[in-house]
Amino acid sequence: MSKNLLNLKQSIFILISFFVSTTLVSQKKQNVLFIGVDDMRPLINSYGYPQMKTPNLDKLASEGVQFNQAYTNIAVCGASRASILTGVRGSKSRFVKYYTRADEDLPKAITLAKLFKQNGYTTASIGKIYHEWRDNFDEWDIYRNFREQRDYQSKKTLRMIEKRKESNPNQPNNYIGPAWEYADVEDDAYTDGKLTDFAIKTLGNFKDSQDPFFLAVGYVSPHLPFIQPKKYGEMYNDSDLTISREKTIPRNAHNRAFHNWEELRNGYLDIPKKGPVSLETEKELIKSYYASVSYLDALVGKLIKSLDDLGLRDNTTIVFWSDHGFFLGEHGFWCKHHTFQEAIHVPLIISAPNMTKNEKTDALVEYVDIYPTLSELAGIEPPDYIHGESLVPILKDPSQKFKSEIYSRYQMREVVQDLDYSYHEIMAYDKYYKDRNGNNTPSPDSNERVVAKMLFDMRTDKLQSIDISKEPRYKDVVEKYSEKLLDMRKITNESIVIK
Ligand SMILES: [Ca+2]
Repeated sequence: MSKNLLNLKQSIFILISFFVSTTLVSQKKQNVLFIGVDDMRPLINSYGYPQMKTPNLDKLASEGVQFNQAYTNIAVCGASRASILTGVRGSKSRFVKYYTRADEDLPKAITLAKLFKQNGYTTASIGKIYHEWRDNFDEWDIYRNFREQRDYQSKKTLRMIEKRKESNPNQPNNYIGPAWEYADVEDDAYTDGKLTDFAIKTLGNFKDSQDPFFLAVGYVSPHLPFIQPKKYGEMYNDSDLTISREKTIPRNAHNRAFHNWEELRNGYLDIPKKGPVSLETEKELIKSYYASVSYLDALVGKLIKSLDDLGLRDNTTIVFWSDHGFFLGEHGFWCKHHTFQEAIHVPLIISAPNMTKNEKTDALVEYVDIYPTLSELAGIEPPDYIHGESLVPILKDPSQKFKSEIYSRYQMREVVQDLDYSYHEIMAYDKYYKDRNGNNTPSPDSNERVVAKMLFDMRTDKLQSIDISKEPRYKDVVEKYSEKLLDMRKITNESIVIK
């Protein structure tokens, strides 16, 4: 064989090999690392909070698109998670409570994990993804619970709880402890540290598998109690803390705007049963929340580093979300369960192969949009009944306009918000049924009426401190946004037919 012919044959062979290998690469389905966190408002350095020590989330944001104006559709845990995982909005009777189960409220839904499983993916749920562990349990190939929120580690705390139990063994809630602690332990001592290690091990197993994966990792930080190794508390001083100056419901607002944050009052020691917390407690709560965010940040960093080290990053989409926001003393409120900004505004970062990197967008987006986004990125057709819209156009061009407004809710509270106004209505219903926990939930066929309205100018009053809904000059604005809420109510209250 002549040398030229040999070279030609070799060249053809190299060309074919290259063609085959690139085709295989492009055919390899994209993995998903779905990172959910609990009760986290977007208190991340890259979101414009210079006091926050969040180097890993900042890095993730620089490796993808950070959504500055992302909103949860429901400001409570189980309901929000059910909505995110089904791509369907909540209504007066669907996705209502913290213990909502998607498989009860929307039994035949093709959830996000189910959709990926049906398309050849290995699905794994590690930590708290749905609120109830049984919810849609069959859709996971791999399942590990890791969801102990009251996972106290400090000896002082444990002694305190024990003493309280001994002093009165019959008192209700004798397991409750302080709202914060800083234990002298390593990162892997708490639930979130342990689940990170397990998720890293799981990623290692996925590396050699031929199947693509949908790995959902659900952290309990920064949910109450704010517990973490003590080095994270040492990252913050009093001068770093943002203390709200608004300690009451908005001026001119209906008294139904009030929120009594029972979750903190009734669930933790040394929190008053009535009235505000002391300034000292306020500072401790805010500082330990920041510390919890920094602890979470370190763990997420460790998880993503392992994805990088395993060489999986180029073919994996990472999405970072939290189920809803959290009040840190604004309006004198704590926890969530409201339609004010602190409860509904949430972080969202998406880092996807071949999409924009290191960009921030002010496009208004909702968590219901996560479902169709991940479907489109993976080239899977989503079901036709879902309410969200794919964010892929924004991942390609973060300057794109998207939705004209967002909608969120918590039980009888509903809100429609854009960059100009935030308009809220509080509803009353005439028919209820008892849910599985014996609590009242509005019946799907109940009638409803508006009992209170609030309007805030988001250009001049971002803190939502003055309700302007009753001012005559805003009559048309109130009517316009009320109409929007009414239209959305019609859509969400319509029953969803799944074939
Ligand atoms: Ca939550």
